[in-house]
Amino acid sequence: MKIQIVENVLKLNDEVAAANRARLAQGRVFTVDLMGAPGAGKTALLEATLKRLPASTRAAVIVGDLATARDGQRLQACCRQVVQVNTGKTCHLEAHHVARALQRLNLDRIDLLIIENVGNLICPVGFDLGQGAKVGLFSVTEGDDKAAKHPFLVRESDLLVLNKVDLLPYVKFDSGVFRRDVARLRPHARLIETSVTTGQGLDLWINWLLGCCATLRTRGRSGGPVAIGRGRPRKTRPARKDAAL
Ligand SMILES: Nc1nc2c(ncn2[C@@H]2O[C@H](COP(=O)(O)OP(=O)(O)O)[C@@H](O)[C@H]2O)c(=O)[nH]1
Ligand SMILES: [Mg+2]
Repeated sequence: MKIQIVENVLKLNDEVAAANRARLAQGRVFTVDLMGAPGAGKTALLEATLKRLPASTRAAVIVGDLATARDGQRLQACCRQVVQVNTGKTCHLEAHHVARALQRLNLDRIDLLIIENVGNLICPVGFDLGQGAKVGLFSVTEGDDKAAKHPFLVRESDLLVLNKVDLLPYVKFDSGVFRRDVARLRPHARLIETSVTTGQGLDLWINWLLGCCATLRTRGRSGGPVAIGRGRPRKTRPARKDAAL
C-alpha cells in the first residue's frame, strides 16, 4: 500500500515536471537543477556566476530551502528575477514547487534559469523538476568518499562540480580517490573543479552553462528537440524510498 502511494506521488510529479518542461521549452529557457549538500557552496557559486554572466544572458533563480529567505536575499543582489521557495519539512524541491515559482517569473525575459535545490545529496536526485540538466555539486570539505557514497547523484548528473578546491592544502581530501570513484560510477562524467573564493574553474562552469543555452537556442530555431543533456524524465527512481518519508 505504501509503495502504491509513493508511485502515485512520483507519477504526479512527473506529470507536473513534463508541463514545466513544455513551458520552459516554449520560452527557450535553459534550466539547471543544482544539487548539493548544505554548505557546499551552491549559493556562493550562483552569486559568482550571476556576477560574471554576459549581459546578453538574462538569468533567473529559483532557490529552495526548508526555511528563511536568506539565500533569496543574497541572490537578489546579483539577479533581478529570484523566487525563494520554502519547503517546510520537505528535503527537496518537487515539480509543483517549480510550477508555482514559474508563475512568478517572466519567462519571455529569461534565457537561463538556475534552480538551487534544497541542500541534500539524496532526495533531490529522484525528482524531475522539468530541468534541462541536473548538476551535482560536491566540495572538498565534505570528504573524498562522498561520490562513492552518493552514486545516484553521480550517475544522474549531467555535470559534476567539485567546489572549495582552494581548501585542498588544509583538508584531508584525496582528489585521486574522488576522481576514481566518479570515473567508476560514470566513465565519461564531466567534472569541473571550482573555487568561488579564488575564481578557479568559474570560466569553465560558465562556459558550460552558456554552451547549453546556445544549444537550446539553435535546436529550438531548427525545430529539433529542445531538451538538453539527459533532462528528460528518468527511468530509474533512486530516491523512491526517501520520498515516502
Ligand atoms: N573557502 C571556500 N569557501 C567557500 C567556497 N564556496 C563557498 N564557500 C563558503 O561556504 C559557506 C557555505 O556557502 P553557501 O553558498 O551558503 O552554501 P550552500 O548551502 O550550498 O548554498 C559560505 O561560508 C561560503 O562563503 C569556496 O570555493 N571556497
Ligand atoms: Mg544555499
